Amino acid sequence: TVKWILESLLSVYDKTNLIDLATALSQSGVRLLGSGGTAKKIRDAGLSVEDVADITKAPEMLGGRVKTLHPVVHGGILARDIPSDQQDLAVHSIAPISIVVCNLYPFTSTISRPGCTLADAVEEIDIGGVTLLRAAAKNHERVSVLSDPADYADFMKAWKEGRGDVGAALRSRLALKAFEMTAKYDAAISGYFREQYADASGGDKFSGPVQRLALRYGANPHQKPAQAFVAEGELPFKVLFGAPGYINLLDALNSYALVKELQEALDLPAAASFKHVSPAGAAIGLELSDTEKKPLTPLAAAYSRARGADRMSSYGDFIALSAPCDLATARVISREVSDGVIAPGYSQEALDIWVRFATPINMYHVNLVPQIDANWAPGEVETRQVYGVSLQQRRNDAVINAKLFNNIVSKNKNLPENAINDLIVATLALKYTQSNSVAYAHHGSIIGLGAGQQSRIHCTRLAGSKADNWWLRHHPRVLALPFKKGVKRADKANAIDLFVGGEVLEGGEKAQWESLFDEVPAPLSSEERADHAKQLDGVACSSDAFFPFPDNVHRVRKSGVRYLAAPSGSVMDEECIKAADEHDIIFAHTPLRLFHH
Ligand code: 93A
Repeated sequence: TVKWILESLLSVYDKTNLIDLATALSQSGVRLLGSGGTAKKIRDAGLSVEDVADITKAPEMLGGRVKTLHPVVHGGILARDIPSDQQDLAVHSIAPISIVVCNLYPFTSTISRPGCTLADAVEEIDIGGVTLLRAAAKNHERVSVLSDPADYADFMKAWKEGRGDVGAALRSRLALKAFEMTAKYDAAISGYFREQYADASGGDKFSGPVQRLALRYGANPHQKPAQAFVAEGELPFKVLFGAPGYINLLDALNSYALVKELQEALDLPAAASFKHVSPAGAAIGLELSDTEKKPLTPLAAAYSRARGADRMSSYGDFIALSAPCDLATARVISREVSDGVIAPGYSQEALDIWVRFATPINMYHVNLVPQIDANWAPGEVETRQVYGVSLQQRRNDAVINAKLFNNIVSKNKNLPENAINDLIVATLALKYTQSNSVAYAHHGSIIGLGAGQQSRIHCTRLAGSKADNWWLRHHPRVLALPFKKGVKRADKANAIDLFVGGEVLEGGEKAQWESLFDEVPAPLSSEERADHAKQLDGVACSSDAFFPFPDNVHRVRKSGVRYLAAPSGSVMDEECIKAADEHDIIFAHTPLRLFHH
């Protein structure tokens, strides 16, 4: 049988603390075995050390590319304390190794050196060292692996205290550290080669699918470099025009997920208008009403509605379409100012419209068109880093459908199908809205959405005031405002917002506003406002978490809400239900909280 003499293998690039460790090991009777440079350094310090090449009977070769890759080394590390492994060692005269000390070629610092060539990078890819670390970590039941010079002193202390046995707990911790180290090392290598071989810098017209896309910058211009990538396969979208930014992609991916689910839930084309990673509007392609004018394709109607939910916020939006973009939709889009469109495809006529508009002369039109693979299935687990800490969760794959609103807790239980559809639209929008959030929907479209507020009632009020604003924009006097010919759409939207907002204007701002009209319109009186507000009814409203107080329920009714959905769980649930009953609101408790960050 094999005698388990204590043998250590040392092969380190970073030779910090090496001599202290080698001295301590040697004094404890551990035999030292070293790769070329490591053995030399130990020997120069006056310690006795064997060369790996001497025991493998194979010299280092290929300029150092093969140093420790040999069955004598790896057999010695990987052998278990079982008879068959011991027999194999004996047959091949291999001595078991109990301690592996190794750190790797500095790949990361090499590639960050200015002027580093591909050949330089390739030479820094450590093979033998990674194999040593992995083999030793794999066999940590018996072998200790030291991958960090900072751990040598503690290791020797444990070694002495345990008289040569550092214990399973320390060996496990050291093994985990080695596994993390090789994983990080490999990530650096694949990251480097992704940049070399899988890059699309953006800006190329009609570039094919790529694995990685360099972005102009991150959330802000000083956050460079920035990139989007997948570790496997290709990105699920290709960029047809322009160079997307980091926030563009946050908007594109969230908004497409929303419209895709809307279409799946309601079997109609859907569109969304995103700003700062929350929807300003979202809608399904129901026919437009008379006041909304013009017969359109269902997709164009959906975007028209989504854009009309909150015109002010949608200026410069990112658009998502659930179905391939047709000419009618492209026309609607090209009238507006938008940052980009994501869709599962584009008709040639639609693309032609953008080719015409996406020129430097007309920069204010859509300049970014990623085409997404409609069959893309995102992974189940999502990970991100905040302040250096990785956070991981299961993706929010909860399905939003009619069943979610089965538990009606109000006295009135009459929830018609169109109201269920509106609740689905509102709830799905919340699934992709920065929390806290509350959404109001009507006739298949968001009409008011309060996003990113720290208080529930502030969301409810914000969304409610947006819904009120939306409704006032449908006042006959607003629809007939006597704008001068040639006033731009965006200027009209601003002027209308000021008109319905009822703000008192003065000086230059007043003069500028008045200059847009053939005849200056009288402000809406409080009676006109109140009369009009009374006519809004049948609105659906959903909340991404429970209502903590009944004030929310009272507030939603003021904006015409008749159908309400929120998760249960508040100590005030009963009070909220009472408030709903007071207003004859149909209130469904859902089992689903939908925070999104
Ligand atoms: O080129 S390698 O991947 N081939 C090997 O077989 C090998 N074995 C150990 N590099 C290899 N190493 C690495 O050499 C170690 O990870 C360590 O970083 C370095 C130590 O070399 P030396 O002892 O010659 O200074």
